[in-house]
Amino acid sequence: MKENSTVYKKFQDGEKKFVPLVDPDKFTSAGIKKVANFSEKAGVAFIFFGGSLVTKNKNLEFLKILKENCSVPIILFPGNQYQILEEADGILLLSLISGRNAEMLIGNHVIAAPVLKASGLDIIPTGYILIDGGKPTAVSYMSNSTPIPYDKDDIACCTALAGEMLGMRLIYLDCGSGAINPASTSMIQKIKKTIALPLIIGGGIRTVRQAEIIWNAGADVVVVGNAIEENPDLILKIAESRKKNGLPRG
Ligand code: 1GP
Repeated sequence: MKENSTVYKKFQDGEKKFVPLVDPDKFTSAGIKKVANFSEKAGVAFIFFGGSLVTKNKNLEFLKILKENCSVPIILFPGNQYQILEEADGILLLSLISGRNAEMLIGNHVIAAPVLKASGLDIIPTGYILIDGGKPTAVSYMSNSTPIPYDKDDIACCTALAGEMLGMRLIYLDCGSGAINPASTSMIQKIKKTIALPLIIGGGIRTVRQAEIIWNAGADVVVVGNAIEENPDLILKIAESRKKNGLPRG
């Protein structure tokens, strides 16, 4: 991580955040432009960019469209090391700490390390915890890892705590893109009480109400991907609700 990382400072500023996630495989260039315009208007903290599997080779083109159409920092959320683009502002260096797949814990990082070092990206070490959100997702399949069962709050808490002790700077609790259920409020509350790191929640959040419930349970950052692909207006609606409700500081 950069010394005085502006990206990390923003994660730590105590404000509840909403972050749209752009999976470049699922957008057209017109859709990407819409996300950029709405994100700028909504004043979102970041845009996350990446996916479990990218087949269309549009990553750089779409990243440039985002950069040209908004001033929001773009943070890579990569499914693998082929998604590293130095044109972004930062990267969540994800270690899949809920899994027992050595490649996702350290192997891919070894391969990526020299590329990351040369990139100048702001690198944020992130403990990534996959939770069962009611159906198998691309991330569970592609990472060859078993999600933590939906109701096993204790396993999720100990995993987050171990991630914190290992030096991760963020914890990202994810049910995977398109999950039927987002992580439970009880799991979010307990993890929030267990660790001091900023807590990101994603996977299966589709409505303003769900985002509010998750913020109130203790999430610092709510991430929405699928639902904004279908309805980019939701970016404005979720951002408005965040401001209107004067959510408590995280
Ligand atoms: C997936 O957390 C993200 O990794 C977002 O999930 O696409 O279901 O919003 P959704």
